[in-house]
Amino acid sequence: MRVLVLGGDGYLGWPTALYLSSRGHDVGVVDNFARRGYDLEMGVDSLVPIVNLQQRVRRWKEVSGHSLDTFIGDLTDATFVSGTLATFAPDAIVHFAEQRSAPYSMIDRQHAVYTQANNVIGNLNLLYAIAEQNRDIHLVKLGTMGEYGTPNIDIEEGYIEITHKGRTDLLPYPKQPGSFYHLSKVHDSHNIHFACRIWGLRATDLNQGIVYGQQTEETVLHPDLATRFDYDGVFGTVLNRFCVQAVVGHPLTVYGTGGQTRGMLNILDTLACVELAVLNPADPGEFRVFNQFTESFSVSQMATMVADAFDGEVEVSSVPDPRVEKEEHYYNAAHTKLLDLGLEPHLLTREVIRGLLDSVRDHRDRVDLDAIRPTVKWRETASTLATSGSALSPTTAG
Ligand code: NAD
Ligand code: USQ
Repeated sequence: MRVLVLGGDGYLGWPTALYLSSRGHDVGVVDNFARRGYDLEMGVDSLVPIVNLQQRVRRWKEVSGHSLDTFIGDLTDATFVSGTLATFAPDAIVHFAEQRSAPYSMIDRQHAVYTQANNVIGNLNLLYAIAEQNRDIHLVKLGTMGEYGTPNIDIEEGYIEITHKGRTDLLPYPKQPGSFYHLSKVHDSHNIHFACRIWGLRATDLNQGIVYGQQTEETVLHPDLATRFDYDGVFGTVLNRFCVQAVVGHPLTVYGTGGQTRGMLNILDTLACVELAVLNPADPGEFRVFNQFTESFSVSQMATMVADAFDGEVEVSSVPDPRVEKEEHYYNAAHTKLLDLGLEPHLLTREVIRGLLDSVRDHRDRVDLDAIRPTVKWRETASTLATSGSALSPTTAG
């Protein structure tokens, strides 16, 4: 198939592009390097060094014999989006290309506006380009489990049957997201659902949990093929951060009581799930939702698992929660649809954590201890991070 990977220079987009390419799909990569810009803005860097996209693509051709087409541009530019679709003529589009950090979206007004404008406008431009050019293109969109929040009932896959005053309907599951970033994904989901209804587009929303891991079968073939690995207080995700903290002897930063429970998955399963969605497209007019995670853990459980797997002392500390979120709650989310399509999960074993710790150890000299502290506070409308002034602020923030 011809698959266009939007956000193909990012943490998940790059290994997905390689995975699909290695399986014989014709792959195009789209990116505007916004993610590399946030690093410069925040003064942080990927733990694992990454080379530029052109070098990555050249190295992949050398190592695998497969070419990747590249399209450098911004999804908020409608002309770029429609030109890219017309040139590449994809069968499927995998859309990773959004600002994906909850803390980044909560820094201040400017970063909230940037996040929602970037994500919602980019996605809308894409929907229009698909509707205008070829409604048969299957859109595989990365959403997030955080769209649902933490309701006191079971979470279903996208829809819930509700009986109200004697009448029954299957309705979109209620959403209670926990950041302006997570909200942008809810807005996207509504827009895609609407486009499926009015134009007959076919789409799959992958409500993904938190991803851990850094290496895939393809990225380990050469250091130039490595994907990024974030551990800082703004872009680093919880399990990846705990592994880095353990290796450098930093207390594991459990926010609040640590009872926050989340769906998690190995980066290897992200690749497999995306390919399963691409190979089994939604029907015309169908807006399909898959909950893309394999296991759920509380933050405290994750800290304990990392501490147990580490050879040596690890301190687990509770720091005041910078976010506004339930620290103790019910959590039971359905996730059977990808298993039904054949997903074989890579679970979070002690060996997997040890492997992650080993790959972190290889780069421990690159860890900036100052970057670990959480700096963005949900209750404040302007974090200290923002008032210190950043030369490279998001450009579309208005
Ligand atoms: P990432 O920031 O590493 O990658 C996103 C890529 O998209 C970056 O390379 C960035 O430059 C690009 N991009 C952003 N805005 C763009 C625009 N307007 N035009 C063109 N390119 C643009 O993020 P990631 O961790 O790889 O996540 C990818 C997707 O998966 C995101 O949509 C995210 O919300 C979702 N997701 C990630 C996780 C996770 O744990 N990392 C979990 C659930 C869902
Ligand atoms: N947390 C800690 N200590 C830390 C970091 C985080 O206790 O050092 C806690 C947070 O308070 C939160 C949980 O761990 O309760 C998860 O935080 P996170 O930063 O790992 O994940 P989150 O902000 O939810 O965002 C990440 C990705 C995002 C994706 C989302 C999937 O950055 O792109 O959408 O995971 S989900 O959580 O399912 O919505």
